[in-house]
Amino acid sequence: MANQRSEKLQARFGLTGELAFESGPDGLLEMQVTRPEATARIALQGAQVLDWTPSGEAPVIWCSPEARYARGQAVRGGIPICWPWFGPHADDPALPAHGLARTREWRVEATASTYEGTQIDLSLVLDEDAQRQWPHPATLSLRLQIGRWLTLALTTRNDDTRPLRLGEALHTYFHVGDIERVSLLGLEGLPYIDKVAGGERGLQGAALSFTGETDRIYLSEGECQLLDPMLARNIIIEKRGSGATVVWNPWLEKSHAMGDMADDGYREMLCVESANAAEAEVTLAPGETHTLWARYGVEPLSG
Ligand code: TA6
Repeated sequence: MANQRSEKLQARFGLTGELAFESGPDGLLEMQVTRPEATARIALQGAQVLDWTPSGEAPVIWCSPEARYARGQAVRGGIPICWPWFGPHADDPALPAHGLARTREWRVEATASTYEGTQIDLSLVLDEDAQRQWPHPATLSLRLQIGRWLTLALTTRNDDTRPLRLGEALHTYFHVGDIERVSLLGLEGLPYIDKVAGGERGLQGAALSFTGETDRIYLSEGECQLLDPMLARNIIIEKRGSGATVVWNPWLEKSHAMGDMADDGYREMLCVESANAAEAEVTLAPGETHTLWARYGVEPLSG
């Protein structure tokens, strides 16, 4: 069944030698991109990029080797899409954390081979179950561009006659050589909400380094750089249409408690998320469209 579906998708949207549809674990459909500049793997469930590796580089996106692949379950790693709320639902804790988009299968709308990379357009149709949980007519689409840069553009249109309050994030897990040796630049001097300290407010001093559990929402619209001396590279994290940057590492105890992450898995990842969360949520007027855009690239660390 899954094989038949992947064959149909291949016939309609496959790109010879560049984009292949495959049936992954638990019959979940995946796309494999192979280009001279990079390779990538994307799950149709959640429109989740699971891997992106520019040629000659170690993987830039981290996916837990212990990740579980099952229908309706979030995968630990890659780029989960949090939408239309970020974190726990504000009024109903029974609703899934980080919203409805990351555990549902998305539809392929179009694919193309361009000079900059492989372009993939996906959309999420809100089924009856999703509408029961979140009764707001809206259209959601994602454009991926996979090449030397990885670009994501997540677009929401409010199809309701009422304003729409939207929380969202590209919850990107970056692969690092050693969390205790990296530094994150671009958030200096900015205010943040510290979820580890129960929501206390703080002001960032110098560039961030990591010595323990970190879970912060920075009110930031700008670019970040993730300096990694062990992998001798700098990951560039650009964004637009995003008022918050979330920085998360669960550290040892929480990694240990998570069934889909090795105890020391926290050492090789850092989430830097382009988001609209907390007071940076966005409100869309009826008919209005909003795009959350992010672009990742790698440059060698000089000196
Ligand atoms: O973005 C940080 C965060 O909201 C953390 O609070 C943390 O729990 C994480 O996301 C992972 O959430 P998940 O639901 O994927 O386990």
